[in-house]
Amino acid sequence: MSEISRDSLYAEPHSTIGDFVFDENVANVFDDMIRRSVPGYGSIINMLGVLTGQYAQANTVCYDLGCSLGAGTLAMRRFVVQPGTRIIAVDNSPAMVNKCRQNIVRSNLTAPVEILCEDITRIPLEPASVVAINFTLQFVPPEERQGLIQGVNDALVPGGILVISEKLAFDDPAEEQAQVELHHAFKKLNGYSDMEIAQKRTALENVLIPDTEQTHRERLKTAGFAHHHVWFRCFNFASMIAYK
Ligand code: GEK
Repeated sequence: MSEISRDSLYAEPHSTIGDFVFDENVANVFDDMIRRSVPGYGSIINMLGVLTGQYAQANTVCYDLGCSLGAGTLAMRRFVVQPGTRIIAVDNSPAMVNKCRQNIVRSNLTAPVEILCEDITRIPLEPASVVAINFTLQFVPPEERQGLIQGVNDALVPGGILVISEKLAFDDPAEEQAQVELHHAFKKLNGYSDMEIAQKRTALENVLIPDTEQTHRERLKTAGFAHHHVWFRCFNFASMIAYK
């Protein structure tokens, strides 16, 4: 990544707060926003690279679905050495895709990368060995999530993996409240004010719809994954690996 601009999109009081959109304003500060908002983001990105090195197979595709600025794509690219393996990064925000293209061109890594400005629920997937859906399923309409995960399982070759990271909801209201409070304390520690946190929360309310861990587990099972487990968790954020 090149220059990192500080996220102050919700630092001033807004009279009305519209739904959060991945436009140019967000793309310009996204790297700072996600690092200060998602606990463990840097570790998850780095380990996505390591997992890609372990599971990528020759002559298959590694997908980064919901690639934003390409942090995951670059981590994958660092570790792809298998012959004939390509990375395909997909996002449906033109602002994100434009900046992602610049980040990929600037890097001096060599594994082939294709970047598509498409809806991840609408693209046919090629035979794949590693698929990453990093903090993106939560933005897909709930009724389309099973179909997407089913499509990923169908596209994976034997021995392939899906790495899926998400914000989680909890059935137990007391746990939900405690985890949200911990997450807000984390954001405050990273320099966001109470007002910024509250305004961003309102903006995301109808846009980011988290599932419970149980819902994720059932969806992966229904899609036919042989087994899966959580490999990272902090507050209401988790990342899972699902094995074909
Ligand atoms: C990272 N993975 O840095 N099709 C394609 N893209 C979509 C769709 C869709 N249906 N819905 C949302 N997006 C990245 C972070 S951010 C997470 C992912 C966050 C895209 C959207 O445009 C945005 O770029 C991304 O998913 C979600 O590891 O903002 O918390």
